[in-house]
Amino acid sequence: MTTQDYELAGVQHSYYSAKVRACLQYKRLPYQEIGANIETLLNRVIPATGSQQFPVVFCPDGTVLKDGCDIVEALEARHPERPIMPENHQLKFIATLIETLADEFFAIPMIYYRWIPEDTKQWGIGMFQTLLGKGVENPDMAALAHQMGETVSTEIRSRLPKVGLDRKEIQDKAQVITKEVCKLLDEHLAKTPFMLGDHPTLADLGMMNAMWGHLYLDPCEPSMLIRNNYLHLNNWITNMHSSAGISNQGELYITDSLIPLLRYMGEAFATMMNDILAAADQTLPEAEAGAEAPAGLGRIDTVLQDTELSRPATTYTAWRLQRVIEAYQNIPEQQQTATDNLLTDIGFLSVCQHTPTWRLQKDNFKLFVASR
Ligand SMILES: N[C@@H](CCC(=O)N[C@@H](CS)C(=O)NCC(=O)O)C(=O)O
Repeated sequence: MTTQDYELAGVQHSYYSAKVRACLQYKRLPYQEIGANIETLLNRVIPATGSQQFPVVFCPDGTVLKDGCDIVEALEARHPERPIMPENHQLKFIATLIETLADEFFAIPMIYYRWIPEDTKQWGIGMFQTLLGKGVENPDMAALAHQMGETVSTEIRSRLPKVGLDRKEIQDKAQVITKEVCKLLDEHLAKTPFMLGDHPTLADLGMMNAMWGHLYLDPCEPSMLIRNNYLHLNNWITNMHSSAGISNQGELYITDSLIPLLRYMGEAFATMMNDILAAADQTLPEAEAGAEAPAGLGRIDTVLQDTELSRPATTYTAWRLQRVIEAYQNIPEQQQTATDNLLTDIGFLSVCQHTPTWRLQKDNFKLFVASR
């Protein structure tokens, strides 16, 4: 390895690694993907970040980056060439909204396909065992990786009832939403090369998380649907995966074909977003300013599209929504009316116009309650 390489601790089958990989690719940064086997997690990721969560990026200068959205922001600041952030504040805000929808909301329905149908569930357990043990030579560690594969899958599956995925109506809804998003994305990408115009932006990186590690790579129904029926989407996914080869020329813009996709996402997730913000308004002002924020905000009674759902709300998601609101607040006055008309149409106006009674900030990978 050359000392200039970035190192990405992540795996192809992980949801959140795809955005970071596509960013390194698009920016043409030299990097090595070092996987996330048990040894990498124990010897590199946990000592550097305090948690086994990945993706994590080890920079050539020794800096450690964690959390996909922060990693992409840091890479953009370090390497402004081939930018992924639109200069235009309205587009920057739409890109942040799309990234947040993909990471925090679309992740709920799409997870159905890996862990609910029996065949993909068994495949998922084997995949975890394989990747945790990949390249591990010490037999004790290899045995531990095998055991951990089972434990991690059990742990993930135990979280599914928390988002209602043990209920038939939510399972049905999850499938409908996932397939409709794929269809609307395909229709959009038939008209426009990338999410926001002629070249990739953060919106494409964000959507890549939603499409790659689970839906495209898992042997699941949407994977075949994309390959057989949604060839524009298929083409975009495979190009984004090797995005070093994509041109950075051309304009950024919003086309009419993006609207049905955003409107559908609004129908599916905007109420849940508002309910999470309301839970944060209830809980976070009670927390001491400067203290580490509580991880949970309690249960919310909400909906997934039109299906009732009771689920825990997390402070992390509230922080992601704070980022969206702040991107909205940065839109200059001359773009405000057009943006508000768009947001009314796609259903996110009340989310964006929400004025939080709290502010969160990240420091050393942790969220703190800031003084207002
Ligand atoms: N907000 C994080 C989420 C990362 C995440 O959940 N990663 C998964 C793998 S794709 C993970 O490490 N899960 C294990 C865990 O949460 O303990 C990001 O966007 O990077």
